[in-house]
Amino acid sequence: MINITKIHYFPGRGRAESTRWMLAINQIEFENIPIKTPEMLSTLRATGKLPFDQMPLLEINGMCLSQSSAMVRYLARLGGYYGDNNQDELWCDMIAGAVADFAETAMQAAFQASKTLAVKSLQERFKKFGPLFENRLEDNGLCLCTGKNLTFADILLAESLNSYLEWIPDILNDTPLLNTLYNKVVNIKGISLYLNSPQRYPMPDSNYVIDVARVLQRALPSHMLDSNRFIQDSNN
Ligand SMILES: N[C@@H](CCC(=O)N[C@@H](CS)C(=O)NCC(=O)O)C(=O)O
Repeated sequence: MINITKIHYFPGRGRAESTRWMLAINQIEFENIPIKTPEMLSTLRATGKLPFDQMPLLEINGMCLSQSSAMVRYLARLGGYYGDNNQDELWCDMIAGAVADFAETAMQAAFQASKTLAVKSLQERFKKFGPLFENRLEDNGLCLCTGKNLTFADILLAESLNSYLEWIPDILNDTPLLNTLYNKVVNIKGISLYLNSPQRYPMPDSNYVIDVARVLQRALPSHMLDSNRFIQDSNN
């Protein structure tokens, strides 16, 4: 029996997106299982498939994987995207950590009170990290994060830049190496097929913010109308 690879997550990119890019580079077909309601999340929880009771969940090769950073690394090992030696692995891990910090600002952008505030936060974050990533590419050479071959660090970096570019299209104007790396990655066959496929969710907007709050039964950001609409009233 062939196990279909599945990602269970809100109907959007969020913390599942880096795993989707890693599946794409490995050309592993997958199905998005969108969790759209609290009931769907309860049903998923009741299956016992969530090792730490959190999404995303990646079902692959008969396993249920939790923690997006572990999923990314599993897929990196599977496809040979973890560098060629210890030093590459170390750089991959360091860059993946820095990219996680950098990408968090992009993940929070749709939750901001206005586009102006979102763009401002992204510009500030890029001002800190952009030149450092650019220096790293220059130091390593070949427009790669580490070593002589593409690694998951390059994929994660390109994925985070993709989000920054959606908000600020000219953000890579002064970082030519980052721009080259980005274009190289998005034009790799598996990635480009994924980005142009129906599996790819659109840029997160207020609908995504509402989906997340509804599923988790959490408050919406305070600037949104009726921000407590998904909070259960304990008196009822
Ligand atoms: N470090 C984890 C974070 C997982 C996480 O925070 N998941 C959230 C949704 S994005 C969740 O399931 N929250 C519900 C809960 O923790 O009960 C990862 O990257 O996979």
